[in-house]
Amino acid sequence: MQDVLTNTKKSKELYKRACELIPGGVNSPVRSFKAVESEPLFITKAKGSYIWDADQNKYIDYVCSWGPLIHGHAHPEATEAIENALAKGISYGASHENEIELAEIIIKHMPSIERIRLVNSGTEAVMTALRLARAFTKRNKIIKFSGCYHGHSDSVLSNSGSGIATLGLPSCAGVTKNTASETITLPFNNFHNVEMTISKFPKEVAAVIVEPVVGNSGVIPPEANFLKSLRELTKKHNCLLIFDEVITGFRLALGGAQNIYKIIPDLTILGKIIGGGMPIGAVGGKKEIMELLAPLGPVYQAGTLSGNPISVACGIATLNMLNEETYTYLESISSLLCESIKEINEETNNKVQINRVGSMFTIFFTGTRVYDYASSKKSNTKIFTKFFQNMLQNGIYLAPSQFEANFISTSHKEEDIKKTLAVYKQVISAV
Ligand code: KE4
Repeated sequence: MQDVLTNTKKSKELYKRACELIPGGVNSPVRSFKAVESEPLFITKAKGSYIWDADQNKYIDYVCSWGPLIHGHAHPEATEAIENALAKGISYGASHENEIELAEIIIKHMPSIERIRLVNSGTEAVMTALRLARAFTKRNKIIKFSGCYHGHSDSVLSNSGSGIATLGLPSCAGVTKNTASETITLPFNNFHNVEMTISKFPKEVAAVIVEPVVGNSGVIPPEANFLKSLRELTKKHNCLLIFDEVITGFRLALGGAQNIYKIIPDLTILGKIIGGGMPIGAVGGKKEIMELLAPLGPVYQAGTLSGNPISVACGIATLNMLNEETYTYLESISSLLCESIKEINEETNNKVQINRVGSMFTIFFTGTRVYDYASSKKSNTKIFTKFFQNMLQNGIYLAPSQFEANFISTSHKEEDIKKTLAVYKQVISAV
């Protein structure tokens, strides 16, 4: 196969220029390929399960814009919805009917949400949810889990996953000690620890925020009853349970992880898929909590482009294409890939774990089970780097970090899986 990493002359030129103007040459750190000792590719086109870089190299894409593109790149129904919306204007800064339609679709599939507010990113939605939790409970402390990532607002940057884990940042500069002191970070899947901690701070914890299936340490499923126990514990202590479903919302089911694990959180964070690749976020939940938001209540939150007509139109088209068959297909194509990888691992007797929930998966280079951030960090990131580079050189574009999820879309076909497995077999024995 063409060695794409050497034939990336145009990307290298563009990267050099970008670095003169943009910190690290990127507008989001995980795209920098820094963790995999490579320079980022500059993408020029994307369609279905494929992306092309500035040197016309073609890849099978398992990043899918970090999750939003459940139907693959530039699905005609999504692009048509955008074009139709565009013909009616770009932004009104005023209410429009499609905001109601998107809210109706989300609430239909996520009955825990009685009221929903659209924003422009997952970060904004998390920031708003924490503000609401503190206002509703009149408490300050937040419990989060190491390796989970909830966007880059100050309260949730300690011991985070995704880019913080990828770049090995101990914590984030610029977050005040005061702010950091209000956030308690505990190991995921360790309920006893949460129970002990909450009882140590009676009436001080406003909320527990969790990725119900972690994507940002690499994929880590909840152990049996972990989420149910968190629900019971938070109820007992009158603090809120916040499900960050930015990744899992409409990824794992029509609705989210809350439908699969049958948990009713007090607040839910959404993003990614509900915008179909356009900028969006949402916070939703119980009416009595959500109606604290201005203009009804004292919790202020706003956004110039919140509910933007183009994002909303793309989100409606994306969600309207989802049905039970979507998830049946995603389960079959994802299990074909991941079960076949497991078979190859057994044949080649290598130290690789693969965690998968639905159409999100991570290949960890470690001999031990990955059930929390500490165990995911035991992965050999040097081998992962060689693996990533070799897969890329052979046209397979995986998330450029051991601590991220890879995604499969309905546009990934069996031939893509077969090619990926052939490359995997060749590469895994080499690394
Ligand atoms: P945004 O602000 O990036 O829209 O959403 C933040 C966020 C919140 N919650 C979860 C569970 C998330 O995964 C994210 C963002 N995910 C990362 C990748 N895992 C986005 C990619 C990036 O940072 O460039």
